[in-house]
Amino acid sequence: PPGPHARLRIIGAASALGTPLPGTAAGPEALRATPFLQRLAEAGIAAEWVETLKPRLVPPPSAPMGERLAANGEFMGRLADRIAALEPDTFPLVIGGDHAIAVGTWRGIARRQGHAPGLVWVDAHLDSHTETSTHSGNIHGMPLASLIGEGPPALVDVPGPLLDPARICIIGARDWESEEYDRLIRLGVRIFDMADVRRRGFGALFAEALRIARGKPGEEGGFGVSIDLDALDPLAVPAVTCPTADGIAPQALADALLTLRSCGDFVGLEIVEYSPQLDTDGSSARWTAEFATAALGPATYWLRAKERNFGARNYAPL
Ligand code: 4U7
Ligand code: MN
Ligand code: MN
Ligand code: MN
Repeated sequence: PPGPHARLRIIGAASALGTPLPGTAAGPEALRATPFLQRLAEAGIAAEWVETLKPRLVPPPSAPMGERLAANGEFMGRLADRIAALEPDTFPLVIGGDHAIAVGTWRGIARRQGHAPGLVWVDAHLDSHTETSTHSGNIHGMPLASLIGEGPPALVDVPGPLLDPARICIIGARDWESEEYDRLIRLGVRIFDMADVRRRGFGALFAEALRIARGKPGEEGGFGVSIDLDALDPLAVPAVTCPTADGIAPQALADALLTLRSCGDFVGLEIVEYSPQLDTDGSSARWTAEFATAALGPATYWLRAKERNFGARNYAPL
């Protein structure tokens, strides 16, 4: 498996096909225009922004579900193809876009490896409706069910292995409908809601989520992390499509993500739902860069930071 210290390849997925709001389509290029790549470079991460994919079909949000599903299916197919075609010793970072892009990201990564990864899904929502259970009609509320094989053909028939529900863990949930909750419990997906985060602390839950995503000893495919920025508290990270009160403290997520630096079986990272028009002070973009840096920096970064600050002979061995 590539692991986070393989060469980093960033793919933008400039889609708002899953939501009624247009904001997330501008997300990847807006982030690219901030000091995002500089921040990664400062942390010792050499990244290449490979490409920003754009949907070919863009039906209006008022279009019938079938048309919007077809447009999403077309885009997810191309996103998955692009990811599956990445050179072997590279690590994909996919920047959304609304969360429907997860269908393309994770099926593409599964196809690239010939085996599905486990998945840690950091989100205020469960994203596990189907076209028949949805209340809102919004397709970004369906990607996780589709990745397990429950959903409309447009979202399920993307080439690549389906994910194993026993290796999926959601953290930060606080807003859902019973149909999607019941579906996930029936399938065996683990859900840590915000009450669990408050009781046990984000770091402890994240460590347990990694164990769930890795599966039983010897299971293949590694694991990935999908971050919906609406998991974070909207007072700190407001620039998202569905701000949801009482979320995760961004520093707690950044601290937990640091543990990924030493995981050789970490196979992909996705950050979605950034809506630049709402980022009036740039704080949501800054946190997004912090999350990527925390997760993907070299494991030796802190050692080298100490060298810079105190001189090479003055630090205790780690
Ligand atoms: B996101 C919702 F009704 N469940 O289906 C729905 F509350 O990717 C929200 O997590 C979906 O931002 C949120 O529309 C999708 C709603
Ligand atoms: Mn989501
Ligand atoms: Mn969400
Ligand atoms: Mn609803």
